[in-house]
Amino acid sequence: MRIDIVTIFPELFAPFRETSLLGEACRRGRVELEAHDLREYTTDRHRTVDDEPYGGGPGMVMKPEPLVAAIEALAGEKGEGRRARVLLMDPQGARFDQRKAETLAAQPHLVLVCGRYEGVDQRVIDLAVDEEISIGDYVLAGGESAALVVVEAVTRLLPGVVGNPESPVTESFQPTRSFRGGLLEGPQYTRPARFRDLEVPEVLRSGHHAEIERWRHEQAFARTEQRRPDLLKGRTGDTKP
Ligand code: JFH
Repeated sequence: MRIDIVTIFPELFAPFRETSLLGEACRRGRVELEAHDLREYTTDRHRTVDDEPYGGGPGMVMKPEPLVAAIEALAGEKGEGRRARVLLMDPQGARFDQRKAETLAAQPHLVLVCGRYEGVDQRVIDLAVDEEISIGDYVLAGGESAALVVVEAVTRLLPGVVGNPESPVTESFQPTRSFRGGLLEGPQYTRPARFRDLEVPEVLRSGHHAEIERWRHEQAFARTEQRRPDLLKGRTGDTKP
């Protein structure tokens, strides 16, 4: 998969390209990740990327010419024959979730557009963006950290990235729900068995696999009910443990 990022801060992406799972995927050629400096697509002496909002108001808006030039150079023109799916990071966008990550992981080429200031001129969206996405209901200073979230969630699903089979992304190994069985995970433990007077639950050390499975489901259900009751809405067949 190829991912191009349009940003005024391309240097923010460097350590993520080199570190951990994503770094390994880049080195092994499973992911081609490149951050492009929006200012390279300006044509004026001052390399201007923003301007005052029409109609007044606080802050600045990203002007359309450099953004559309960058997107078209990287993704092709919108419509037939476009080479990539273009996503704008945007607090007004549709919520990004695990299902969306799975859909995007099936694409060969993504272009992620990061705004700054108060956002981008609407004509960028009208002319050159396929989809606006939000990682959550809070206001960031710009789209870069949101783009990193999308890159991380998508690339960890790719075949051949550490831990995944070589076969393409399919429902068979990627559940559509966000979490195992659609519930939050219960607590996890590793050694030592006793730490500062806190013991690992006996059942986990018992070796009784069926009992362990049942205990884990009870824990997962109780935690989900308490913290994320929204995940239980519309479920059938769950029994309160
Ligand atoms: C981004 C920013 C909008 C104006 C509340 C009322 C008025 C500041 C580009 C994504 C998520 C983002 C995100 C993505 C791209 C940009 C900052 C936007 C306003 C705010 C002010 C600029 C923010 N999930 N959160 N934030 N900004 N709004």
